[in-house]
Amino acid sequence: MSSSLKVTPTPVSTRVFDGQKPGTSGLRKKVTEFMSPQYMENFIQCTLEAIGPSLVGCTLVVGGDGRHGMKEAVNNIIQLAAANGVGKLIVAQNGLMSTPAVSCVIRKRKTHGGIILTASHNPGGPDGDFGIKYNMDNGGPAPTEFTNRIHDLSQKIHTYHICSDLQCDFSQTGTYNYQVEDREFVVEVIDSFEDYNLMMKEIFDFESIKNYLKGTKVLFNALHGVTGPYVEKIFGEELGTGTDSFMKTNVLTDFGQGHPDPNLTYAADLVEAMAKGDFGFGAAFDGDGDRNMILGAKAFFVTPCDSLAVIANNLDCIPYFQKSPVTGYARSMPTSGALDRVAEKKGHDCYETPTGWKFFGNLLDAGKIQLCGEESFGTGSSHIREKDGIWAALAWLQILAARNLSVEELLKEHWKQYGRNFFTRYDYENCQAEPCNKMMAELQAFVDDQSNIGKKFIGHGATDKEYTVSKIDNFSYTDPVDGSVTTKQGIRIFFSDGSRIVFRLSGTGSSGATVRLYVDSYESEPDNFLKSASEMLSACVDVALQISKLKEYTGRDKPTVVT
Ligand code: VG1
Ligand code: CO
Repeated sequence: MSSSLKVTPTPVSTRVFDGQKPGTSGLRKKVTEFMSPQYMENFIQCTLEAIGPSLVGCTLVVGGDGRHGMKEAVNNIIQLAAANGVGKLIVAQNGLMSTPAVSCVIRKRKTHGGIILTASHNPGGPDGDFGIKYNMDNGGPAPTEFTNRIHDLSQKIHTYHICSDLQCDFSQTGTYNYQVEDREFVVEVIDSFEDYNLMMKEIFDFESIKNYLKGTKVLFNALHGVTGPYVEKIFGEELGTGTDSFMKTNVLTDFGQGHPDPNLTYAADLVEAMAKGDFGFGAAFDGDGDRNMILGAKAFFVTPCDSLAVIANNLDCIPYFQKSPVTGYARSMPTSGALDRVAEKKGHDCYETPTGWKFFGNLLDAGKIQLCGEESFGTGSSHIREKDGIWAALAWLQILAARNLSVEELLKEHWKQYGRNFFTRYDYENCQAEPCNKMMAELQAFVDDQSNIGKKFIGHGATDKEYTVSKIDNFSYTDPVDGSVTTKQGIRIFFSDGSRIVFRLSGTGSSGATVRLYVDSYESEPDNFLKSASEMLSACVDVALQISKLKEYTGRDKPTVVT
């Protein structure tokens, strides 16, 4: 029996901070704002209160992506949880745990939920972003109803409760007991990798991946985020790749001043290294480990939309999916329709949800889907309730091992079978909010006026092309499980040739506005399959810019990032 240390809960009066409203995935703010006195304490207090009466005595998991401010946040959570009646906190060693691993631990250890300290793909360091999100007992991001409750509480808060005298060293695994008045409070510090590593071994056939890796060189870029040590453990120790397979696997609090977003712009060093041709497979992950980018030899880029469709088409190569029947898939609305074609051929359902992983939760829980993904480099399955970067890379390697094809060959085969959905996304990051809101209001007016259907636009691009508007709306979603309705999830303009453009404002930024423009166009003519997306979509992008007057509103000539 270990003895308990007495600690004292103290009420501290505080003031309301505006804007503590979680967006697409948690609350994300500049570090300077998050670290201002009492800001974080307020938000954690409100998150705990939002749990309601079941907070008392419950168990929660805590982990984060290693960014600047994370350790202070873990410390705060321990002190606030103790004072607010939480029974037990399962804390990742040193606070480090990827978002998918936290989801795994919540499910495996059947906890009430978890708190993840991350601003995901947003930059870190003292001038970067910090973020906090809450996950429910299914391991998935809290639904809007829950995050609204946090926000409501944050508008009324006047006191938080904290055990400031509780100092827990979470750099060592072990169990630490405290006595808070007449209650017991336990902190269990656990290994950051073990539960997750075991789960991956159950899902995949590591032996066959290991054999495959003997013949193919692979390269992983963790962008100095939390996946670094997971990459070294799983691909290095378990699967036998050498250190020449790792880039940026040391976790840095500022991500080496980079942008931990696995795309062609921010993971350009992976693209460059892959371009040399020595490696047959490459992947990059974001700060908190839920995103992935997949590249083939010579930096052959697999769009996240295609990656999802290819995995769907080859699920039967993965032991996990051989054990239980696959019935359905889901994709976020802006994601291309490539997945839908696989679903149709296989006779599976395919759901279209708003942007954000939380919308997949009910479908997964109800067993309606087993695989889902987003165009924003997110791929995942029913094994947890978050997207999962390492899982996606393992899924690809398992499929490549089974199919005995290169990444490029697999894609070409896929297009031959299904045709190709050309997809691109333009991000205009950090624009001024007001003109962007005006632009969205104008676009709303455009879709409200049904007389725009039938209008023709000439798109100037690689080749000029005429587009006729066939359908317009602002996407709205009714959850088939609980009936909840989510409106205004993106302006959609469809054209008579089957192409589609979508506009939405990002919900993960910490300041200003980020405009996202998505273009999806289906091509059935094999002669065009090997053309570039920029060539195939340039005329359609031009029409999108004409309709939205995006350049006028944002003052931007070019997007910050093109996917
Ligand atoms: C973006 C992506 C969305 C993703 C979200 C969280 O949201 O578009 O698909 O689920 O980030 O990803 P938004 O609102 O900025 O478009 V992560 O890896 O930052 O948790
Ligand atoms: Co992320």
